Parts: sequence; C-alpha cells; structure tokens
Amino acid sequence: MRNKELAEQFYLIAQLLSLTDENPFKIRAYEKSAQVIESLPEAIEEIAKDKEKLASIPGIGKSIAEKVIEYLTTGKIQRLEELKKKFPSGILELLSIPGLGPKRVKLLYEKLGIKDVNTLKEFAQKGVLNTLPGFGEKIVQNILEGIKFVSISEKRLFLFDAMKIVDEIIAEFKNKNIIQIDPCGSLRRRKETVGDIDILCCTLAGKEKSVMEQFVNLSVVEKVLAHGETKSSITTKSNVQVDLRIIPKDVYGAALQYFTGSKQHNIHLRELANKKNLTISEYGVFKITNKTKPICGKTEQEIYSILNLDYIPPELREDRGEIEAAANHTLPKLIERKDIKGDTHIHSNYSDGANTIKEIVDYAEQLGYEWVIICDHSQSLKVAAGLDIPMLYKKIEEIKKMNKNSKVKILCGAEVDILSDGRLDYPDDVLKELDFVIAAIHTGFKQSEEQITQRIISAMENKFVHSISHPTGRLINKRPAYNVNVQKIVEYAKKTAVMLEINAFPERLDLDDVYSKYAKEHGVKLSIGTDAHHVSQMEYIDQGIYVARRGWLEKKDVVNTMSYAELKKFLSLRR
Ligand code: DGT
Ligand code: CA
Ligand code: CA
Repeated sequence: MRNKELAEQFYLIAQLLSLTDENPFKIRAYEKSAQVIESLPEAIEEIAKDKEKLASIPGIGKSIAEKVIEYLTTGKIQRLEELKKKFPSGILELLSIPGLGPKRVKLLYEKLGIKDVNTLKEFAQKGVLNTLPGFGEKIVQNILEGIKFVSISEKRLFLFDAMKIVDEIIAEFKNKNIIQIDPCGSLRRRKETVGDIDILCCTLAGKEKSVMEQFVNLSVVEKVLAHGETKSSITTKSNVQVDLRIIPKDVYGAALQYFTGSKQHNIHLRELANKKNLTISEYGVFKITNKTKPICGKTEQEIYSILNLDYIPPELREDRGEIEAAANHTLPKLIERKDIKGDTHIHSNYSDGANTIKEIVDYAEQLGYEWVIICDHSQSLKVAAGLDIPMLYKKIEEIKKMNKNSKVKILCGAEVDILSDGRLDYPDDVLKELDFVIAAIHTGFKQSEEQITQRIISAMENKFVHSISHPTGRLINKRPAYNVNVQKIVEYAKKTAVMLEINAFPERLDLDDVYSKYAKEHGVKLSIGTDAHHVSQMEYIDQGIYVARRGWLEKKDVVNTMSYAELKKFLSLRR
C-alpha cells in the first residue's frame, strides 16, 4: 500500500503552497485529497490502474488523479519539485511549530534568512526576532514554547498508524511455523502514541532461526539494527523501530504480561508479588525460595490470578488504580466495539466532507449501526464550507425524506462554532430544528484560559447544545491544547447535562483517556464522534473506543451505545 506515501506528497504540496499567495481553497483541496488518500481502504496503486475511477473518488478529481499517476510512474510530482526548489527543506520544520503560521514563517525566511529551527531558536533568544513587524515579546515567547513542544513530541507515532504497520507486518509474516504472535508494549495498551513497536511470538520447535531470518527480510524493513536468535530489531521504511522476540511456549503469558507493561504497572505488580513471597519476571512467576522453576506463566490470566487479582485488560495497565480495583473486584466492564450503535460526528458533502448522506448511511449499515448523526460545519467556518441557514434547512428536509425508508436512522446535526465572544454560530430558532448540536471552538485559540473556558461554558448553557466537540483543541504532535480549564468544563457539563466528546480522529483523541476518566468520575456522559470527512474514516470509531477503554468507560457512560429510541428520548431531555 502506497497510500501514506502519496498522502505525504500532497500534504507537502499544501504546506509549501501556504507559503505562497495561492488561493486558500486550492491549498485546502490538496490537504483534503491527502486525507482522502490516507484513509482509502484499498491500495492507491491498484485504484490508479483505472484513472477515471481514481478521479471519481470524492475529494480527488482529475488534476489530483494525474499527479497520483505521475508520482506512481516517475517517483516525483513536478509541482512539488518546483515548490521544493523555491523553499529550503528546513522551512517545513518551522511550519510545524505551534504559533508559527505560514505568514510568519515566510517573513522570517525572507527578512532574516531563517530556514531551520535551531537558527530560529538562537535568533529568538538573542532578541533578534523582536525587530520584525508583528513579533512582539509575547509572540516570541510563544515561539520558544512551541519549539519545546515540537522537540518533545518528535517521533512518537499515532496509534492508528502504528496499528496499520503491525497489521501489515503480521499479514506478511504469519506462517505455519508461528504458533502465536502478538503486538505488546504501548500498542497493546492502545496508548495514543507509540514509541516503538514490540512484537512477541512463539514458534514450532526448531523453527526459531528461520522465523527470525524471515522477519529481518520482510518488505517493510529498511535497516536491521540487531539480528539474534531470540531477539531482532529493525527499522521500517517509515523509520519506526520494531522489535521481535521469540518466547518459549510455557512462559509465553509471562513474557506477554511483562512486555505489555506499562513499566509502572509492572513495578506495582512486582511489589505486590513480593509481599506474597513471589517474584515475577518475563520468565514466569517464581517462589522467592525457589527461583529455578516457575510456578506459572503460560498465560497472562494465571499471573493475575495467582496474585488474587481479576484479569486486567491491557488498556488499563497504567498504574492508575487498576491493581487495587482488580484486588477488590471492582474493575469496570469496559465498553466494546459491539456495544456501539452509531457515530455522533460525521461530515457530509454539504460542508467539507467527501461523501453524500446516502453513502454515509450505506457505510453505517456495513458497520452494523442503527443510527448516524451528520454534523456539518456552521456558517462562519468558510474554509470548511460551513452551511448557511437556507442550506441547513435544505439538509434538514433531505434527511427527513431519506429517513422515511432508511434502515439506518439519520439525525440531522451540526458542529456549531462557538464564536470568539461566546455566541453560537446559528440563532436558537435554527438550533432548535436540529436533532443534535455539537459546539466547538475553531477560532480565537490565543485567548486567555478564562475567556476560552467561559466561551465553552456559555455554549453549554444554551439548551439546544448536546455535546462539546474536541474540548481541548489539541492536535497530537502538532498543537498543544488551547488554554482551557477542563475541571471547570467538566463541572459545568455535569451541571447542564451536556456531553463531552471523545473525538476519535487519530490526531485529536480529544478528550483524551485521562480527562475521559475524570469526566466519567464526575458524572458526565461522553459521545464518541469520528469527525469523519470520508466514509472510510468512520472506521476511526475504534480509536475512540480505545480512548474510552483507557478512560475506564463502560457501556452506560457512552451515548453511542443507545438504541435509536433511547437516543431520541435522551436528547429530548436536554430541551
Ligand atoms: P513506548 O514504546 O515508548 O510507546 O512504550 P512501551 O510501553 O511500549 O515501552 P517499551 O517499548 O520501552 O517497553 C515495552 C514494555 O517492556 C514496557 O511496556 C514494559 C516493559 N519494560 C520495559 N522496560 C522496563 C523496565 O525497566 N521495567 C519493567 N518492569 N518493565 C519494563
Ligand atoms: Ca514500545
Ligand atoms: Ca521496545
């Protein structure tokens, strides 16, 4: 699959174009095509064999299709090569700094010749930046903080991307010599980002060597870092480290437990074992008095049970109280994929989504849903083709008609902007016509904590609002959260019975696991929305479920588990 690689080319074009005077809609179109390509379920090189088919994919079109084919046949896109000639490569790094938009980057480059992060940092510290128009003390301070943020968030992979890599590796690698194979580490715990990928496997006796041989020769391998009998490490072409360990069958559970982590969970577990005169390692559980032969370790269950603990699902293993809960038999019964009956946040082609409502409904049926909520952007958000009021009424009418003979029920929603002054982007008499309203901040990120928090609170005080979308605004590896007091938001969410969203888009995951747990503990309900802009992105629901599970959420905590009738009733309570 070369989807990711191609998507990157188009993201790059969009980024570089943002430094020119190109029309913002055109830039957005490149970004959009990158998103679409990235989330296509089939391999782009296969689809591209039929140019018309490729061009007919919503969000792609003729001109992008030509560039896709150009890249697949020549390895280059002329348009991108021209842009690269115009701007040095370090500039892209500058663009990734939160608080530094294209306009400022361009100014830094043209006026001071700054083309990489180190020079920028040096100039900022020396007080040179202040000489530029529009670079006040506060801005320079923000830039320095942004640089720090970029350097700590470097290199950790989105869970979604890491899982795709693992799936590809396992699909290619699985063979009759391998009895069992499991990704472990942070990936198995479904942590939002993954540092490196750890895989364990168990082979038929005598096949260890050939299995290792095959691993270091997989097609994803770029470099072999180590090639041993029981452990090898490689880096992939996308520069991710993958470790494979071969484990004997009779201690497989102990190794799986150990290498799943987290480190803090393991340390706590070992302390508990010591109190019972036991020790635990990746080779099994031993009596302190006899460390030669393990008393168990074949399965993970055995290890928890010998410590008198209920089995702890990997997502909870962060030492956030799960060991105590397992001892008291009070672990939550975590929400599962099969509990999900709908998605609360999908964009259609009424605004900046790629698909028609009908296509969304058909996809929802495949996912086994009872209902979907179509939320397009509101009128002020022009770059995302927000709907003006007449268009919104047209959408409401279309959905009414479609619902008459649709198996999957459609709710007409909107993702309504919370304007800079806290007003909502549609008046109440329009909001009341909608089945579901999520309110979100898309502008004024630089405001003070008090202002932003107050904006969200005023949105919650509007009785037509059901949920707050991506409540902190963070973009993983890209942009920290805006200044928002989440404790206060949770307090008001409880008071006003407004839900908070777990936005399942891989770079958002917002609320995150920790805040989701906090919200649940304070009696707030959560809605999981994929924020899909293309039907294939409706699959991001899994990412939202992982956050929910890591946040200790059960079926009853999440609105997506309601049947259509329950949901309608629940939503009407708010009004
Ligand atoms: P990552 O890769 O940064 O996303 O995080 P993990 O959790 O995958 O960590 P990694 O790859 O360094 O190690 C994999 C697992 O091995 C980890 O979750 C728990 C176990 N482990 C690693 N180092 C230690 C250690 O020093 N003590 C204990 N008890 N376990 C460790
Ligand atoms: Ca790892
Ligand atoms: Ca590792």
